[in-house]
Amino acid sequence: MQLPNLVPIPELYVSYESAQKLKAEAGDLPSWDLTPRQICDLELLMNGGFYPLKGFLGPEDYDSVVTDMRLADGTLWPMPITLDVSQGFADGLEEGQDIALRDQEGVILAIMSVTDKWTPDKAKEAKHVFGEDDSAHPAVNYLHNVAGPVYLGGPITGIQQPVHYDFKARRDTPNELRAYFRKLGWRRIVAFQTRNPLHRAHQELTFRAAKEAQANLLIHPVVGMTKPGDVDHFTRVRCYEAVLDKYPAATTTISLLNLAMRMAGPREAVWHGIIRRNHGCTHMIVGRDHAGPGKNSKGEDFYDPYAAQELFKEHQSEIGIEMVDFKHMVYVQEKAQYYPRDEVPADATILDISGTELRRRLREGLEIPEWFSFGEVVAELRRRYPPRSQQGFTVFFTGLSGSGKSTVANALLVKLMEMGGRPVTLLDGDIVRKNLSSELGFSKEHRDLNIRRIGYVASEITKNGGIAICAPIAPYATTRRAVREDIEQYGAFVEVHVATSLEECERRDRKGLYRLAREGKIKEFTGISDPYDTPEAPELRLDTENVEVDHCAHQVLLKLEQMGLVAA
Ligand code: PPS
Repeated sequence: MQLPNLVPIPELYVSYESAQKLKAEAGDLPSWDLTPRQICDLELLMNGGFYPLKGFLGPEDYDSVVTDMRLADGTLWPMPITLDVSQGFADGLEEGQDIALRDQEGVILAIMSVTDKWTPDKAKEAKHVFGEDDSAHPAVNYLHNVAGPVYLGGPITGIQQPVHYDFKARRDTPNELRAYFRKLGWRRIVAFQTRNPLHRAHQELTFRAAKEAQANLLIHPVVGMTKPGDVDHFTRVRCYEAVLDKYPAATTTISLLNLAMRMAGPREAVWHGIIRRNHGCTHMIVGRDHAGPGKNSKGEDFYDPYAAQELFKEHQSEIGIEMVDFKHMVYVQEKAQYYPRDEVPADATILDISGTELRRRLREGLEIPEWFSFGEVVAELRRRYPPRSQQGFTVFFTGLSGSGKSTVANALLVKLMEMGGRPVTLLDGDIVRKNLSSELGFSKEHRDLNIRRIGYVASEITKNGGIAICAPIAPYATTRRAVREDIEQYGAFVEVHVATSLEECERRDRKGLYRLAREGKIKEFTGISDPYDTPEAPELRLDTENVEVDHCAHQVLLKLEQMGLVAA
């Protein structure tokens, strides 16, 4: 099903007139408000980026993709593209029914004819697609803790593209890129997939790759969803724009791809290849540990670092795109230039700065040398990542009722206010429940909602350079992790487990609640009749028994100092 690379690719959009008609009639249809990830998937389905898919997968294709990396008709397709929804929404649907797919503002983007609904075996999906059912993998975590329990399958009728207000001129559909290549007479195009800022080594390697393949270069960064914790795409695109000048204008271009990555390593590399083929490229650079998700919960790599290249090579002809080896470029001091690592002259001094080291230097405001990156890129990164002691952060106390969270949090608040420099806000469990969450009770659902609200406010405070101190019970580990992910996009998340034992909390019973809970007069009481997941790896564990409050708060302060969050 491969098309010559520059003829237009089929899209799923209907004509303007039909779209207007469908929009007018859609008021009567059940509506699904798409999640950010589903919007990314839908955009690439509609514009041909996911060709030959014509909609969200049904169960036959899904099963076959999960186990064999192929659609039911045998076509290579490595990633399940599914529409996950809530049980409640699915229950109200009949198979064969049309639904309206809307963006988060309620704008209708497409109509989907629901041919199937089913409850997937998510553990099986995780194992086959991502290699392990381990929630340390961001996509497995998403699958179990974010995605809805029911999948809907069926063809899509595209009404309009999702709206983007940022970098409009840099976004292209597959057909726009194909037309651009056609217009410029480009026949060989090598794509560079990236989710990171480009530094000198990347510029060297992409430039070399293009020369080697005698091809033009498409820098094709992902701006949809990448790995939690990555540099945000606004900063990255400003960095890419700064680097673009360093390439020959006649043979290099950049375009932004609104893809939601899954970090699925080898499968993801094959998927990226298909997507680039659909965008008119003939080659793609695949590196060591392509789209790697980091370490699993045992501290090991999820994938062999060369598995992606091997799987890509194996399926190269079916993908319809040629792989170009990613050369690990290093700076050779004596020669004052970059070399592929395996071509470095003997006895030469190699200079390299890892991603971790770069983040450390940014965090601590240390020098980033000219040989490593371009001045404009470093300036952008410094604007986005001021030294840690000037960034916002969140201290998140968790522990049983009566463990002393509020008391220590209050003492910490005062100490941080005394130091000055950044605004500090205390989101104490009791105060939040009086204001933000006054209608909530203590079921798992309500507790999660309460914690997500606290997390949301804390993430906004952190984003804007303030300090948020939170002190709820927050009994569920998955919810704490979700909050951590929300916040770590913007600044540090310091989890402090106030580890006072249940016996001691009950002995103190400051509010008399434990007695009532034992008597059954308060239901779902944490520690008595409701669970508390003890944090496994908090930044700090506080033992409050026989320790003064002041000392506890001071321990937190020392931790903050050690993490570089407050000046020593
Ligand atoms: S949670 O689980 O994080 O949403 O709880 P949180 O918002 O921190 O609220 C805990 C305070 O509510 C009181 N309270 C209860 N706690 C636990 N379980 C039940 N069923 C319950 N009912 C009322 C209790 O005073 C908690 O206050 P702290 O400050 O933790 O002692």
